[in-house]
Amino acid sequence: MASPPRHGRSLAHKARQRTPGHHYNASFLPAAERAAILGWLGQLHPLWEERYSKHFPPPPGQSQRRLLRPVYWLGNWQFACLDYYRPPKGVKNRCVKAEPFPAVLQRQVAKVEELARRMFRGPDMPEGWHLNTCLVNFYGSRLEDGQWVDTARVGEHKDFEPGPVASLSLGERALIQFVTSSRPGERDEVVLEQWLDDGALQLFGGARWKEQTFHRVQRVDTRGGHVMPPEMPDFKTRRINLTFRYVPDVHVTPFAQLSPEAREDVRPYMETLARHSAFFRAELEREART
Ligand SMILES: O=C(O)CCC(=O)C(=O)O
Repeated sequence: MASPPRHGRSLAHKARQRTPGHHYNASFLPAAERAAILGWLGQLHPLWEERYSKHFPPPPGQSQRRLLRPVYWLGNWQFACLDYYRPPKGVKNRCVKAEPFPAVLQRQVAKVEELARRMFRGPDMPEGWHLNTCLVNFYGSRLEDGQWVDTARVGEHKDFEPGPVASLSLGERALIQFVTSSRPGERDEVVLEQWLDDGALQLFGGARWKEQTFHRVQRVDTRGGHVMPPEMPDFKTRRINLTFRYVPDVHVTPFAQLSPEAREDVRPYMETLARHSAFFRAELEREART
């Protein structure tokens, strides 16, 4: 007997085709893997970074500021004061070798890489692409002069690492928007928006989502009542997002091999991280020996 037509599948397929290069799966993360990631997050010590430093001071008209949220990086740490990874020119002294992914994240990365290799080809999938970088963003409220201030948002930006970018969301859902312009005075046109649920995967790549549009986190819900790890004295986390990216391995630099200026600027961060991490202690010791 012939099977009935599979309407569900073809509708899902059509939905995917409406936004080629952008994939969303609300139930990507199995419960046991989610629990393992939360366990790993519980023992993490995120870092508060300042945007600028002695050798990379604020441009005229701008002043020093702390980032809106604490962060953690795996694979390589792109310190804000080193101005992140910005090819083609900003590739040296930007990505400082950091801890490897824990096994539970490596398992998710293997699944995402397989999917990405099916979705992207040619110029959208650079030679050597693999997800070797992870930024862990904590969204919530920070303590400022005795008051809790909600800082759960991210302004328009692009992720400059080449090739597809994958993001895993945990906790409260967040509204991400892809917009065509963020020039002051110009109205942004929202070309895609998506609520990112607890346990969801978002994968995007190609010129449309990486080059022609900016993305931003417009708001993070409060309705779920999520309280996310780790406990921090000055930050209450209700959502965590992990973005996985690719930095060519030649641009990932051990601390000991950074320029003297970059080393001076990030040394205090390395020392803070080393308090809880054998990896960062070893990196500092290696530098002391050279
Ligand atoms: O939190 C998110 O969902 C997006 C984070 C983001 O845009 C980024 O890390 O570049």
